[in-house]
Amino acid sequence: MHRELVQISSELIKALDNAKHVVVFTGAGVSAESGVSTFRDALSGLWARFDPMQLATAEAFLADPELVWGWYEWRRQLLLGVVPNPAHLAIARLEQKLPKVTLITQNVDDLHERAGNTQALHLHGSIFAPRCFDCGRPHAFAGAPAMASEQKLEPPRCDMCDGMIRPGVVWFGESLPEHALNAAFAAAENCDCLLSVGTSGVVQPAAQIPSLASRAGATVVHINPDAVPVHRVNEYSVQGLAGEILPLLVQETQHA
Ligand code: BV8
Ligand code: ZN
Repeated sequence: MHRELVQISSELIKALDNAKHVVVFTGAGVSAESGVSTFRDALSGLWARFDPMQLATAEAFLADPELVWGWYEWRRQLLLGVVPNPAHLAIARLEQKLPKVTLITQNVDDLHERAGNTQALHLHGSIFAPRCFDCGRPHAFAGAPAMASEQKLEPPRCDMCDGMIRPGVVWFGESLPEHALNAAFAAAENCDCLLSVGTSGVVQPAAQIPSLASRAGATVVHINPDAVPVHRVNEYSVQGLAGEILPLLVQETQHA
């Protein structure tokens, strides 16, 4: 692998070293080595018979609020028990070392921030920002008692209108936060180099971001254990784990 990395990375390193603006675009794969399951991984227990894309909808929440709130509270509590991995730490280091880094994530966890990134555009919201389903008022959620197992959980109620509290994530069929989406598209169109880390590139409109950058002439690098199809000369697929590849990249860039 190192031989291949040297091959790819010499161009890659040069692209990173010469870049005035680098975009790092992440998906669930960047948190996999922290023990956070990706959307590809089958759900367990109570939710095993569901496709995450079914559960992550307003329809599912209205149909069975306890089931869906239980799922998000379960995921939130799991996140309290994990830590950023070397991939998150390497991305935080890039932000410190490179002239300009824009971090765009599809993840609803806070591992980038816990690793030290001061700016992350969360295209799909955050699991730590619950709000009222009816009036939209943010809800200070102290968290439910520790869940011993996967279970249904009644969503709390809004202090203002008594509506049900929902997770602060973007569900399928819901539009993305306008500011984050516009800032992400603008960064992709203006960057010199984009690292796309741990994403299957299926969910729209986020999946358009790497091709927006490569079409604008930026060097685009996909980091994923699976080979990612590349369509342009300035596009690379580096096969491997983010927690192994990113620290090596940071180490080899002269900025680091
Ligand atoms: C919208 C929050 C306007 C919730 C999420 C155009 C065409 C077709 C469909 C659509 C379209 N436009 C809109 C749609 C509908 C839909 C969509 O894209 N559907 C898909 C399924 C086709 N999009 C929407 O609904 C969006 N809203 O468009 O609004 C609108 C409204 C109505 C109708 C039209 C337009 C909203 C999408 C956001 C949904 N919310 N998350 C929650 O978390 O519960 S999406 C969620 O799933 C994640 O945030 C993420 O985006 C996605 C999962 O993808 P990845 O992150 O890539 O993770 P995945 O598990 O898939 O892959 C992991 C990868 O990592 C793998 O490749 C693996 O190999 C790799 N990996 C594993 N380990 C490692 C690793 N890589 C590196 N290192 C490792 N160690
Ligand atoms: Zn309310």
